[in-house]
Amino acid sequence: MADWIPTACILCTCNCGIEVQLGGEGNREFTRIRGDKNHPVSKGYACEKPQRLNYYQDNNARILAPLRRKKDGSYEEVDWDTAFSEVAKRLAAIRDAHGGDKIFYYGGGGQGNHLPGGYSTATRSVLGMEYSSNALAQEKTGEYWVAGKMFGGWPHPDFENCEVAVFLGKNPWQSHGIPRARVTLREIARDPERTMIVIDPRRTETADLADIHLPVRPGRDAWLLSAILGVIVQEGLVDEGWLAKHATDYEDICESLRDVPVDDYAKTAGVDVAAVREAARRIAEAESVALVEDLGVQQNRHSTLVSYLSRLVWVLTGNYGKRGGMGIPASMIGGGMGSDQGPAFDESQRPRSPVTGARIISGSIPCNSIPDEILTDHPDRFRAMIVEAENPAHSLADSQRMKEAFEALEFLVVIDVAMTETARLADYILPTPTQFEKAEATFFNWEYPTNSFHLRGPLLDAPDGVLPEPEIHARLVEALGGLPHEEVETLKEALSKGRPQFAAAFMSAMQSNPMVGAALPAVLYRTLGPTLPEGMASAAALWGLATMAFMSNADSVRRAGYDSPEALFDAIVESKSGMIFAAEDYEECWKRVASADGKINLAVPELYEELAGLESEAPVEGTGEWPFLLSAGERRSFTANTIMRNPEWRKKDRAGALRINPGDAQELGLSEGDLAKLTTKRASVEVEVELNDTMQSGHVSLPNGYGVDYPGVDLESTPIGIAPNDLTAIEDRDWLAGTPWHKTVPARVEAV
Ligand SMILES: Nc1nc2c(c(=O)[nH]1)N[C@H]1C(S)=C(S)[C@@H](COP(=O)(O)OP(=O)(O)OC[C@H]3O[C@@H](n4cnc5c(=O)[nH]c(N)nc54)[C@H](O)[C@@H]3O)O[C@H]1N2
Ligand SMILES: Nc1nc2c(c(=O)[nH]1)N[C@H]1C(S)=C(S)[C@@H](COP(=O)(O)OP(=O)(O)OC[C@H]3O[C@@H](n4cnc5c(=O)[nH]c(N)nc54)[C@H](O)[C@@H]3O)O[C@H]1N2
Ligand code: SF4
Ligand SMILES: [Mo]
Repeated sequence: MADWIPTACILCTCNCGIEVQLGGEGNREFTRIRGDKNHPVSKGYACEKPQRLNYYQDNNARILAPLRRKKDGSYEEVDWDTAFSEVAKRLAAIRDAHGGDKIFYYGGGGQGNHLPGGYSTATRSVLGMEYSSNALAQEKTGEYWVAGKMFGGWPHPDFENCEVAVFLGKNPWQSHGIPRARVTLREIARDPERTMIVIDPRRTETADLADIHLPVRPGRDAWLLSAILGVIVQEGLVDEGWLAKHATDYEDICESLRDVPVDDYAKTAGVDVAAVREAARRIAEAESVALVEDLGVQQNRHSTLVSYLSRLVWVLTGNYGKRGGMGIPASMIGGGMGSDQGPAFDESQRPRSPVTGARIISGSIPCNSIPDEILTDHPDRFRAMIVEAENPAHSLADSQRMKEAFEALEFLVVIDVAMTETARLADYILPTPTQFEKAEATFFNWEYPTNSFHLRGPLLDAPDGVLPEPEIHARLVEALGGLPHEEVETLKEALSKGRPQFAAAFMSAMQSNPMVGAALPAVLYRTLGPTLPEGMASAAALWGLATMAFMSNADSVRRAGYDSPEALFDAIVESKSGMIFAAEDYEECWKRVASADGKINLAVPELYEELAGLESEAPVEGTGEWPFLLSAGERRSFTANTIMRNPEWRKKDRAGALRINPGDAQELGLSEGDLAKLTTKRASVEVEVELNDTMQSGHVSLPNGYGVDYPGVDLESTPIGIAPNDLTAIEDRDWLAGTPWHKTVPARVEAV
């Protein structure tokens, strides 16, 4: 029998450990797939999606040689040397004429691949590229901004041990995003001592398991959460003793919530006020509460305000830094993903985007601002872009405008495995091995009090014409003259004597030549890379991360069994199924609260006006010309962003039906499977309908990730399903974080 080879599923943020058997043609097919019991987080769990993972590998849209766009718009193959020298020349010309800050980076990886983003920093610093963004700036940046103000870090839920679990605009039964989601959900649902609260307009699979489902009307969570907070304050349910010890400015916040008209707000939210009170009381009396918010509120009205209110719910009731509550984990990527400026930061000093002055949060420009940073004659506009491992022409709001912006660029390079909607607009496409043909890892590691990391080795040989991202970036850096060759030789020499000697030489090289720091991951890749086990050269950059992770969490890493940065790095490289790198007590996450006094800051004055304004604001509503609110992009059983381009992957819902309440359908004269015309202010499309009684009247939803061009360029392609962002608009976004309002797009549905 074939061996079981450990790797990870790449179809959602969980990256569950899986084991696969190879067979079929050239021994390149995954013939059997199962959860990996040795994975420290998923522990053998896997959902149905990876069973058909072959569709990612075996993909007619794959690109197998570097491509250069011809004048007529078609592509020709070029060899890698030509590609590197021409791409470097074009980028350098734009830098020299206009400055490196006019070259914009979008990327960093999708759901399974974050090593590329790690190496891109070399190319970016060598070119002096100042600005970047990625998909997180169309979902999580509002949350990061608030978490930065309150904690200076990103708290995560401990659903495994919580007494009360709250899911806010999140359907983990389908979208996962929490470890072993369905097992954990069932355990909470079965236990009479524990309570699950789900806030979602739709009676989702998760809501079906809930003890309390608050079916908020779409886009009205700000009123609902204010009402919950109003109950907590007005009924004296605030944990004052805990707050006195652990938080600042809570008195003022409580004072401002004392007047919230709970009954009115519950009514506006469309939720029975008795259920609101029950939920608030249950949260307040619980020993521990864990809460997660996701796209239902983050891609919606008032999203940054809601991120603030949802944090107040669990802070006012004393749920940070304890078992079953919330905590900031020890991180492998330090100040990376999820971190924004801490409580003491002066907001007037915040970096802003060069043309529109949008807030840059966690280092990213809001995705909805990108076209306006390009489509202008402003001298500071972006003139070139590198897009890597993401597909913004499909995934960002307002695809038409996004594509127009990409076309207006003087130069676009795309680094991807497939001919995507974005790749089709590129001047050069640099193809990479798939995530199973090279070493890979993700940085979505947010467990606490123990945290883990999973580096995977290659399972299959890569085809001849592709190069892994670390090699692409190292070669670009070399072509740009950014690799410090002398230091590279000195470092290799030091490394031949041992890793401690290498570490010492590295520190002194960084000090003596700034080029070493600028090209850091490329330098590691060229020095340490070749000494790593076969196929694992790409792990070299993790040496730097392991060193920093050790320095900032030495006690926790030691408790996990590694008493030096080198021991930690070796364990990462050797572990096949992932490893625990930090072990802590729950209380230790207090040391990551980054305020001067170590307390949680509750004052976020930037949001007070919006909060107070709820009282007189008319909530979003399906009415008049637009009687429906469309959720453009829902997670379903067979969606995985645009990772799977072949629609054959889907066992059901092949065309991605529009879900509609049966009563609404009847009024429109629509039956199951009928074609309907769906119109928003941006576009009109025809789509099959699915009568679905989990939908509220007036609310319709389309799945995410459909409508991709398949197979690809020069082949006849037939997009199946609707690309949701054909229907969305750039200006519909949060005023503060710029995150889009995808979940409440005013729409009209008509029978065809
Ligand atoms: N199967 C699958 N899983 C995935 C992905 C995938 O593509 N497919 N993508 C991954 C990614 S990138 C992400 S970010 C996560 C996202 O995971 P989720 O956020 O859970 O995904 P969604 O289904 O987009 O939205 C969640 C819920 O928001 C609800 N909602 C809509 N409008 C409102 C509203 O006004 N208020 C509230 N409270 N809720 C509302 C919807 O009914 C839906 O149930 O999933 C990850 N997991
Ligand atoms: N309307 C609407 N729009 C949405 C959403 C929604 O709910 N509604 N959801 C949004 C969310 S939350 C997210 S996270 C984004 C996701 O959208 P994107 O961030 O654009 O991510 P993916 O669709 O996952 O695209 C991943 C890309 O990586 C490529 N790829 C796969 N493996 C590799 C590799 O090893 N190397 C390289 N270089 N490339 C690789 C794939 O071919 C694909 O082009 O979509 C967003 N867009
Ligand atoms: S939960 Fe996510 S990572 Fe785990 S098996 Fe399912 S799709 Fe893959
Ligand atoms: Mo996402």
